[in-house]
Amino acid sequence: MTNPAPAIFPPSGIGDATPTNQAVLDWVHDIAALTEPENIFWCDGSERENEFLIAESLNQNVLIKLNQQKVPRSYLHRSNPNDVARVEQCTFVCTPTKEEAGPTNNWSEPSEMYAKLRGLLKGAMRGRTLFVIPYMMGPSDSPLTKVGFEITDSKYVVLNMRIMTRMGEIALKRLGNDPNAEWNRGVHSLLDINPERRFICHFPQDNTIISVGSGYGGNVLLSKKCLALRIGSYLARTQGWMAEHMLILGVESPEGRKHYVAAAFPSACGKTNFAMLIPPAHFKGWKVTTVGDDIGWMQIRDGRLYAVNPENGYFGVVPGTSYKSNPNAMKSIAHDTIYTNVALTDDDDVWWEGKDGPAPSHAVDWRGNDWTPESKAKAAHPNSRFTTPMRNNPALDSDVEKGDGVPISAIIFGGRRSDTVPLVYQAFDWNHGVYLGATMASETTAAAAGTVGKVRRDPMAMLPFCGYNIGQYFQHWLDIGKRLSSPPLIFNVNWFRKGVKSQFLWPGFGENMRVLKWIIDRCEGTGGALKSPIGWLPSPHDLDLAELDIDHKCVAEILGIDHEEWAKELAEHKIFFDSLGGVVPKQLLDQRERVAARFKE
Ligand code: GTP
Ligand code: SPV
Ligand code: MN
Repeated sequence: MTNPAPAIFPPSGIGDATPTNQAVLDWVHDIAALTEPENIFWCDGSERENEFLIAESLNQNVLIKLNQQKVPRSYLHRSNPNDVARVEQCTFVCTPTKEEAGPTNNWSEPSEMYAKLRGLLKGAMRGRTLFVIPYMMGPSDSPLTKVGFEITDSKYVVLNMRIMTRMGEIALKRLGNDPNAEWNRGVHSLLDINPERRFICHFPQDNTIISVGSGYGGNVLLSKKCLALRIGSYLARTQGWMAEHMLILGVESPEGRKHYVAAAFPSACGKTNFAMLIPPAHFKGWKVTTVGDDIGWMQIRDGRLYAVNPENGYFGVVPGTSYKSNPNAMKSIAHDTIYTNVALTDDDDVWWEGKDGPAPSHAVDWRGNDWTPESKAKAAHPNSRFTTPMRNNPALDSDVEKGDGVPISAIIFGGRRSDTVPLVYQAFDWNHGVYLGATMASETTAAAAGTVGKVRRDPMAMLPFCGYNIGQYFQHWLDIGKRLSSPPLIFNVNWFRKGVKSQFLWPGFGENMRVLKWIIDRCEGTGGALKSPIGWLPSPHDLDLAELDIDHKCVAEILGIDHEEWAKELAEHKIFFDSLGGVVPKQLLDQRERVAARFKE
């Protein structure tokens, strides 16, 4: 690759955030020599650059301009219909040995996978521009903050990374000139968007990610699932911190007492909604604020866990988002937002199933086909997404930029379970809480390609995101507990339990404040609870249900446990642990025995 310096592209003065770190320059030239792009564009994240790339994207139909009165500075992107979600079967953790990747990851020997990927990348960017995106994950003054570089041939990726990360000069500054500084290498190429040539590969020992053949979300915004979770969890274990698939929220009482909680729910199971919760009228004076909606990085200080949100924006599920379910999200996505795979109305507005108001009489669906309310197909893809800066969120927490992070009072696990799992319960102690996380399960959703609605074990909501052996990951949780003198209390929630008519038993969304309040009461030592074999359960009068229109029978049903269902559940825990082939720490196997014994008491 020579260094063509075209006069027009990029225009002078933009796209020139060239790093001074020689190691980065050498790597970029190596990838450019392999992929043979027409140009190299060093993204600086500036407003001018963004305008230029949007104009280019509109010209090339990568973006569709929306009605600027209705959704100012917002655009629609339609992905290839074969490329609408994460692809777990094409996701690899390439550690030197299979054992290091563990029983839950697809594994490939690193040198073989590198060879295969280099083959696919050879000449892949001919006639295209190679963008280099310098980015930073975490507040600028945090000890947890990481620097990454993503090379991509997709403008959509650049535009999204500008929203999702702290991009440009700020990352170059943080990295500095030290040739030995830690930074993540990410290479992404669309290739020809062919599912046969789609691989999302992680090389934890090299702090490297290579993703090819997709243009969609979690597969290509390498900062997110790839760096912040898969590589992040690997680094976290070796460096003594935690990288988790967790939202972080603040909750402040009318008296001004504030707690922070972190919650791990699997993909499309309610993190963004919970992180932006607006308390119902009955909870006058209570305030919930968002630190993060998807990823939490946590470190130990003074015997407590402190969390930062490494991201700078939200890549959230669109369908179901409305002023009724999530007003803060609606306000966040009212401007400066990229929509992916939603429907386009005749007046160039966006529409999706579950949006407020009536359906439009005609729209263009996410595939670009005509749509009417009579159509069988969905107007918006079930995994359609918004990308919006966290600054748009009216409920953004004031400490979101605090480098030390926010102190975590409670950790909540939760999944989508039609049966068995009660609305909320509390673990007896840290190790029991780790067991709750390790055995949690959820019905699969549209966030990943494959069957929807099937119950699968998803430990700590990290099944698709743990970048090393899950047994060692469990052990890491247990080890962290030993280092905490004031550990967060651990809870499990289930907003999704259903009744005989398949209806949700719990209203969810803002009403989840009632559960959050009990959790805070427990943290403050004031909330009542009953001891049960699975943990501390609130009785109906321990929860504040005032002004909630809910049947008393319903309340008893969602708060209760059925011993027959739990016998099955415990058998499933055993099957799951056994399926991991001996990597589960003994403490967790013992925890299972103890739950079983408590049922016999
Ligand atoms: P990812 O971005 O994939 O990690 O998802 P997430 O965990 O942030 O999930 P999100 O908050 O976007 O919610 C996913 C879906 O669950 C949406 O369709 C929501 O409307 C729905 N949902 C969220 N909270 C609740 C709730 O409390 N009750 C019910 N019934 N549905 C909910
Ligand atoms: C998830 O699937 O958990 C997401 C969406 O947050 S994606 O970024 O596509 O992974
Ligand atoms: Mn997620």
